[in-house]
Amino acid sequence: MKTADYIALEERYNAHNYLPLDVVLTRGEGVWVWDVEGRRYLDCLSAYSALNQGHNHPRLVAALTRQAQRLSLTSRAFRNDQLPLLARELCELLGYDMMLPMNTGAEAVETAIKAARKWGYTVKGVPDGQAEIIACTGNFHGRTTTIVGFSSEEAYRAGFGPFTPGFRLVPYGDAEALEHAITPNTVGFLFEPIQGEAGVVVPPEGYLRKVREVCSRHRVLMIADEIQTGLGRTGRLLACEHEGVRADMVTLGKALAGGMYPVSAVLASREALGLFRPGDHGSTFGGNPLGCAVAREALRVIVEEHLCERAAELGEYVLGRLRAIPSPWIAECRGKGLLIGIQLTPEAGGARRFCEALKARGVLAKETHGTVIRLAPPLIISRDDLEWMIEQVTEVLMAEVPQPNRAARR
Ligand code: IF1
Repeated sequence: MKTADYIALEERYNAHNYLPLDVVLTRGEGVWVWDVEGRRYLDCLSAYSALNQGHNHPRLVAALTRQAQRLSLTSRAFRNDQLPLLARELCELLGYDMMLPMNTGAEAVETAIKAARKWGYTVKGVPDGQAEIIACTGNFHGRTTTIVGFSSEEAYRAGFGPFTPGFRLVPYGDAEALEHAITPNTVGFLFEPIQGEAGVVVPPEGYLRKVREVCSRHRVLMIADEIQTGLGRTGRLLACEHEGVRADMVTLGKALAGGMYPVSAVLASREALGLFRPGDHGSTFGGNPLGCAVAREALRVIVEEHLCERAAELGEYVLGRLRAIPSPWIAECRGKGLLIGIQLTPEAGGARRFCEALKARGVLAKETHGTVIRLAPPLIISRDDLEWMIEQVTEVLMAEVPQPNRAARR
């Protein structure tokens, strides 16, 4: 079968909830992927930062294969020999008392919401059913109806109501607005240290420190969603570390099992996560031995291959090079580590066709919010491959690209 055949099948039998680039991938290795026609591409999305360790990292394939031949799933009705070890290793690595394992990022965020509410009623003394959680405009925390209910993106909400009450939004990057929105019933502030979906929006320097101070002063749980920014992507194990800030609660996912298996988790103090009682919460696959075994190895790869340091050093270099491209289409290059966004000018006519042009040159990148080209290659990328990526991005942004799409001007 050829690319067109696969696309026709997918269009016929699969819901159209995405508009993917028309490339049909069949193999991955490190930073490279191949399509069904044998063409090779540099993966600059890393499955939205789930592949920080790269495609099919040999150590992760080995861990998956080894565990799959032993024990894949027990449910939490019984115990297994991988979850306790992941729990200890993850908590010690990131400096938290406890963790609760889930599978997808959205499930981790939903778990954090439940944990914050339970802490509010049990510890803070908020009247039952009155808990409020503050989030930010431009947020992206997953696709469940509760989570999209507090999205500021109409496209994510339209047609999916009614929504869960108890959430308020404040502008991202504004700690004063956060303080003004806090009431005696506020139990948590949920935020991304860098907003990914919003277009790689980096908050003003000092924002996380101010949030930490405001949340401490008002006894509000500071809940960092590090599902995309965590585990080395921005150059540190947790993006909050860039400001020396420790959140009360952290959600992790994506690269936690190196893109090899869905593993997510909530990390927090005993005061917060210790409130869960048997039967409060759960998941069939949460804490399964297969995912835990892969996650343990994925964390070792991040530490032993110095992926944080690589992301910090290479990211700074790339950002400097991108900012020097004299293209009329570039409004701003933003990011931290290897989470980078190129914000295009309104005249550029949208980011999609630059991503199409990059695809033609063997680079896979995805637009976000229509006008931002997101660049997030696996953190194992070599300097040479990064140079090649910069070359392709430069040529695409400097080429006489087709006339801007008139519709974009309206
Ligand atoms: C899609 C975005 C990225 C996330 C943060 C929780 C989740 C995500 C900060 C939920 C997931 C993914 C989901 C995917 C596209 C992608 C995405 F563009 F949607 F926002 F990465 F920026 N918190 N983000 O980024 O984790 O349940 O998906 O495991 O839904 O289109 P999940």
